[in-house]
Amino acid sequence: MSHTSTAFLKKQAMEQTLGSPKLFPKGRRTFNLKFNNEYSDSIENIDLEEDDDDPYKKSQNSVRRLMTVITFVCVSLVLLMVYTATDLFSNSSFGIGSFFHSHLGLYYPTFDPDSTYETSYYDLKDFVGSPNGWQYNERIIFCVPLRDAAPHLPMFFGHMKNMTYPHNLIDLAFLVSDSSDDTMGVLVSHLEEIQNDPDQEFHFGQIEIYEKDFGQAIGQGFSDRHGFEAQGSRRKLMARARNWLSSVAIKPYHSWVYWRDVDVETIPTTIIEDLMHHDKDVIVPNVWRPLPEWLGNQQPYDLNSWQESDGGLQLASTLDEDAVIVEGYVEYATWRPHLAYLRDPYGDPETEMVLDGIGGVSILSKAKVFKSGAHFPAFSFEKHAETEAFERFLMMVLKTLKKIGNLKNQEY
Ligand SMILES: Nc1nc2c(ncn2[C@@H]2O[C@H](COP(=O)(O)OP(=O)(O)OP(=O)(O)O)[C@@H](O)[C@H]2O)c(=O)[nH]1
Ligand SMILES: [Mg+2]
Repeated sequence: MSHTSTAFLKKQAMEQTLGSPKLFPKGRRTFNLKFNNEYSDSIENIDLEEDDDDPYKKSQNSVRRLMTVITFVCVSLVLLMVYTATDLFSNSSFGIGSFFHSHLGLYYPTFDPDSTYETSYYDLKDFVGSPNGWQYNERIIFCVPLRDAAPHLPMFFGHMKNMTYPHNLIDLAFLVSDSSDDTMGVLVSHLEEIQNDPDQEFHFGQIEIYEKDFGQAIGQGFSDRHGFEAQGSRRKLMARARNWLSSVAIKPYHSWVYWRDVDVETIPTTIIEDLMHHDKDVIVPNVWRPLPEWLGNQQPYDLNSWQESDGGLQLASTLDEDAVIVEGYVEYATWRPHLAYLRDPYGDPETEMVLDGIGGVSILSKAKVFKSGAHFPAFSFEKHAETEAFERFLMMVLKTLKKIGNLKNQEY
């Protein structure tokens, strides 16, 4: 047997034992194997490169070349995938990048940015609200319900003009309903005036005015709207109006929502920053009315901000399911502590009090509260409605969200 044919047979024997040939690093290579066949004595330490004309060696070289090409193509593909998965291409229509992101838990849109459709992309984590939002360009939407408000609007815009929160970060949304005066005309003329002010610092951001009647039959006169009988239906209807407004006004890019009644006479120009820096999901200030000295200097005004009491719970348990408890009426004695009565003119204005019901005069809330589904109950919720039921309703929403999404330690 020649040397060549012996080597060929030895390789055949190896193939039978090892299966198909495998790739090895280039250069001299040897097998150190033991076989239990007729060649077992002679096949240790075989030099596979000893014969260049060997057909087995030729086929192995072709396989090696093919594998090199395949490896090169694979490496290039992986590099391309990594490249397109970076933020640089997050808005591109590269399918591979968006595939990566969606499989890593982040959604990135795959739309074509050059398309004629207007499409926007927001990551809601960027709009959760921080205690000093004015330093981070956080946008706030003012939601202002209006009814027969023409006489109050000059005063309202006087306050608006003096607001210290950067005006360009404030968007305004008004809902005009069931008005018999020229609320709309007066509103528009004030907005035109302020937005055309030569000083650009006075200009607000986006402004939306909605007009929608809800069929409020109770008059806007003081005695009409404060009669005991009127309270339940008035509050429920106000809640519908507020919910309608918040559902159209709050945009993904808003971090904060501020509810403001039009008829507030005096208010600090720094009210937004004053409330915001407390970093609460929902916060209201103490609302009181200044009075002449001979009348005691002040009147505790907003009784809708209160803490629950045993008396309140006891009363609620005796009422029909549609009933709406309201504060400040002898018919409903709750004996609750009211924020307004706890005001100390010489006390620390930073003092906080946990409330179960709030008034709607001036509410600052993180926008995520509304984005999560909270709203003002326009029905009797635990015997309360509108702003006074808001806190409890919010608690229920959060509890439900936690149950659904296991949101412990996460942002909602
Ligand atoms: N869109 C809309 N706004 C309303 C309606 N009723 C009242 N408003 C507005 O809601 C805010 C609060 O209303 P007010 O009438 O002041 O009610 P209130 O603060 O409970 O009553 P007061 O304590 O007497 O001021 C004001 O800005 C009103 O113009 C309504 O039916 N629809
Ligand atoms: Mg009012």
